[in-house]
Parts: sequence; structure tokens; C-alpha cells
Amino acid sequence: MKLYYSPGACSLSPHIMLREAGLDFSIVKVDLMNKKTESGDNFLAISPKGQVPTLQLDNNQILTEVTAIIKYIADQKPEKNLIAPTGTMEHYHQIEWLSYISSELHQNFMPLFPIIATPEAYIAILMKKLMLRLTYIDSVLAKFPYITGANFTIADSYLFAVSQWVPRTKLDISELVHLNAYMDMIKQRPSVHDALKAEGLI
Ligand SMILES: N[C@@H](CCC(=O)N[C@@H](CS)C(=O)NCC(=O)O)C(=O)O
Repeated sequence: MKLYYSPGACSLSPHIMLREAGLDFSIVKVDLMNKKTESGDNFLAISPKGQVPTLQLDNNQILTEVTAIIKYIADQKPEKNLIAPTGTMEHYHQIEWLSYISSELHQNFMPLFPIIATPEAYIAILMKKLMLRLTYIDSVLAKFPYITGANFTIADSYLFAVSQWVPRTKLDISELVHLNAYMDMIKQRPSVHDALKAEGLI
């Protein structure tokens, strides 16, 4: 399998999951501005949405969207328990988290990045929204070690990938002690350490 990624982007989530699952894969860096891969290929010809993460399967099929990709990865290795079995309530609560992280965090973070000329008034609205969401997450992490409960799941890789964007914004999460402790703990996982290293982030 081949994962198309950009350093520190949301593609970090499937990158972590590929390592957690212990699957064979390679990574290909994408210049998202110019839609070119590191070897100069036209990324739009590979993945017409022009976005990472894009996973190219061994049969050359293309899979996009963080939530679909990480669920696909987890399903390749059910014995690793990276997602609860379909049909259990745990499974639906994990999907509930994936949806929340995607729509309430991921998409609200994107306009805060300096490359996007977002009007200041809208930035203020997004920061307020994100603080409410992150404060809720902090309250959940006060009760459980991982975002869906007692075990690390695909939702944690996604939450980690988007929460590590906080330092690139003006958000102050110093009072969210549970979220900060969680981020430090997740960073210690070998899969996360190795993914960050492979992406040139540490
Ligand atoms: N809906 C997509 C969004 C993916 C996304 O936002 N990717 C960003 C990087 S974090 C990207 O590729 N940005 C470049 C672009 O949108 O042109 C998903 O959930 O995977």
C-alpha cells in the first residue's frame, strides 16, 4: 500500500494507523500547493480530489477520506482491536467520535492556518467553537485514558493528528490539562514516534 501524505497534515492519522496495524506500506510526500508528488508526478492524476490522505491499495484502487482510510486499515487486522467489532455499541460510539473529530475539529481548524487568508472576525468565531469542542474533549479525557474509553482506537490517531495543530494557531489550551497529558502520552507510542520521525517532524 502507498500512503500519500503531507508532513503534519491529517494524513498523520492513517500513517500512525498503518504502523499500529503492522501493515506493509510506503509513504509518498505531496506538495499540496502545486499538487505534485515528491517525484514530480501530477497528484491530481492519482487522486482527483487533490487531497491527502490518499491510500493506494495493492490492486491500485484509491481510497480517500481520513475516516474511511483508518477504518479500512483497522479492518485489515481485526486482531489488533483498533476498532470495536461492527454491530457492537462500542463500534457506533467510535464512529460517533470519528464524525465529531472530522466535522467539529478537522474542518474548523483548517481556516486558521496562515496560508489561508481567513477574515479575522471568522477566525474569532472558529477559535471560540474549537475551544468549546476541545474543552468537551478535555472533560472526556478526565474520565478515560483514550477518547473512546479504555483502549487506543483509530479515533485516537485522528484526534492526535488534528490536536497537534494547536501550536500552529493562537488557541491557548494550557488549562486543558487532560488533553495535554493525553497528547504527551500518545506521542510516546512507538507508532506515533516513528510516524512523526518519518514525516520529518521530530
Ligand atoms: N475530507 C477530507 C479532508 C482532507 C484534508 O483536509 N486534507 C488537507 C490536508 S489536512 C489537504 O489535502 N489540503 C489540500 C487541499 O484541500 O487542497 C478527509 O477527511 O480526508
